Amino acid sequence: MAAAAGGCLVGAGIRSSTRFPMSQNNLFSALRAAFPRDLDQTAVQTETGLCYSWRDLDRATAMLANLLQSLGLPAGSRIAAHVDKSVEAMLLYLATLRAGYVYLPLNVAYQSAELQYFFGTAEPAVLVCCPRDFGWASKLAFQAGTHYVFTLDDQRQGSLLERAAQHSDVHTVAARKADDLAAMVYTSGTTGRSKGAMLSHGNLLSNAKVLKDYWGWRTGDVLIHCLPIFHVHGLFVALHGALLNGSKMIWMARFDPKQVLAYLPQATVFMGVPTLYVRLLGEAGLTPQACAKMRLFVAGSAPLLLETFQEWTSRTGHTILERYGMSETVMLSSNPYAPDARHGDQFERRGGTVGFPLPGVQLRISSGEGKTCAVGEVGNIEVRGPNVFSGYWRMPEKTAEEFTDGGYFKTGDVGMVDARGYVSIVGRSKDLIISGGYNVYPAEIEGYINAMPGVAECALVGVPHPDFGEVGVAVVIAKPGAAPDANAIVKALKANLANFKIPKRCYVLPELPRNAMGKVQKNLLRQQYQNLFTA
Ligand code: MCA
Ligand code: AMP
Repeated sequence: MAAAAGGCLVGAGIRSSTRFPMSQNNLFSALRAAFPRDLDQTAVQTETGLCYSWRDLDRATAMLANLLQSLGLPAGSRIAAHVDKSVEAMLLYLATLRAGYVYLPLNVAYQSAELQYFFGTAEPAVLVCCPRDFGWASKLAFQAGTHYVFTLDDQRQGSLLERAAQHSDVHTVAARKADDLAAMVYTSGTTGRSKGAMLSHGNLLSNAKVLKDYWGWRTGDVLIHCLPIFHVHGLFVALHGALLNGSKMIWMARFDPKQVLAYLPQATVFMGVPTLYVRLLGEAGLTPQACAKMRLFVAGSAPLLLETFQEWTSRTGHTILERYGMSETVMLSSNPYAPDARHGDQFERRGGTVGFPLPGVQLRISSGEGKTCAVGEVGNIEVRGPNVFSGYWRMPEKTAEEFTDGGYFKTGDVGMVDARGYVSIVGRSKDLIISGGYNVYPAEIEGYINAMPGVAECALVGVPHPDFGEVGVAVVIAKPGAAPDANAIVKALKANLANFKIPKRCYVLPELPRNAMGKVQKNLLRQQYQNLFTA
């Protein structure tokens, strides 16, 4: 088991809870109920060799939940986490559920201007941040009305664990209703301002249960978890999948293709964004032998190129299962698991598609005028189901805009359904760049550049990139008489924005292409730069 160090909660020799009172509807209860009977089995093994048993997970989440509850926070309080990926960060998420509060994950790459906005709008009662960021992050949080700021690093140090170690490891899971909030996930907006998608215990649990069956999770499965835990893919899809199946996780703080290859022989399930598959394909060690024990490779969060899909099959003998989801809806559709080829081609995993709507999800292609498109016709993807969020945090008008009268959520994705029911995404009606699985909304970056001295206007477009799939290129127009410097613009952006949002190229040009109405023609810019990284 993990060695006791500093404020470490596990291995501290405290009596374990033997009794586990259930609380219906709290997602944590369902996850806890799936723990194996033998709590001393390994639940999480880190790449550095630490092992956490299921008992460790139970005790540590109890202690953290008791700490949170000892703070006397009002119901619905948000617990914000801006920390490096670690097992303890994952335990904080589970403890927040257990205590009945609302988890607010924040990408650790976010800079002060971004955090100031999140704190100002979400008003978290508690912030957990990295010790290195405590000075500035706690200042911002306190300004926004946060009462408690704890620290946590990726070496199990910090005030959070020190304080939690003083609490009991026996805890009764907080009773929650299915529609009570469990998490709030910020997703950027087309206007440049992020929106907090409110996800309930019911949204998350219903989706996790569906995926457990749909993807054939079984006894003995072992998941390689190498995705960040600030977003839906790593935090919900991967984590809930393993926990709800009582499956061991091989836990990696960051993605390293060589490390993944080294652990593949011990694993059965892998989940990644397309960039991870592209990088793994760059490794000579990726062979059918290395994948011999693997059962399932899942991809999502961004379009998986057909060539990546095909190359993966020829290199490994495994067919990637591509699925589609959003922060607002968790998972929406998936290619079939099809463990058995005898089902015929209706159950094959088809590259370039995102499969069928998941059980319980109603997905339709709308023409935009209230009409449903015919088979094979391209239109707007709209969805309804128990997984769909209740709305954006304190944005009732924005929420109303994004739902149809019939309660369908407008995804902003453009796609079609073929005669056999496979869904394909062919584009987006929202101005969004997905880079290495992270979303970049041009309006946000354009807002920053437009406010810089000497800049008249700018446009950010996404262009193909062999590693990240898509990256941003900025085109800047100078004010008369001014000469803004492209390098200085990028440097200034780096000071304010998360690294993945920084344009990979920036050009200062005399003018932007416009149509007769004077609207910037981003499609022409995309065309102009389409071979910048791929030629
Ligand atoms: C890092 N950089 C990036 C990205 N990541 N630039 C663009 N896009 C990115 N995604 C920057 C770095 O800051 C650095 O810049 C330079 O690119 C090279 O970094 P590198 O060392 O190669 O990056 P890395 O640290 O290896 O990270 C790449 C990564 C990471 C492993 C692909 O981006 C990642 O973990 N992506 C997964 C994101 C994810 O989990 N998405 C799921 C969202 P410089 O040299 O200037 O410092 S959930 C979702 O979308 C929905 C709901 C769903 O369907 O799942
Ligand atoms: P997010 O805002 O991070 O929740 O990202 C959601 C968006 O990611 C969706 O609206 C899609 O545009 C995109 N997305 C997720 N999965 C896929 C996929 N398999 N193929 C193409 N796009 C995807």
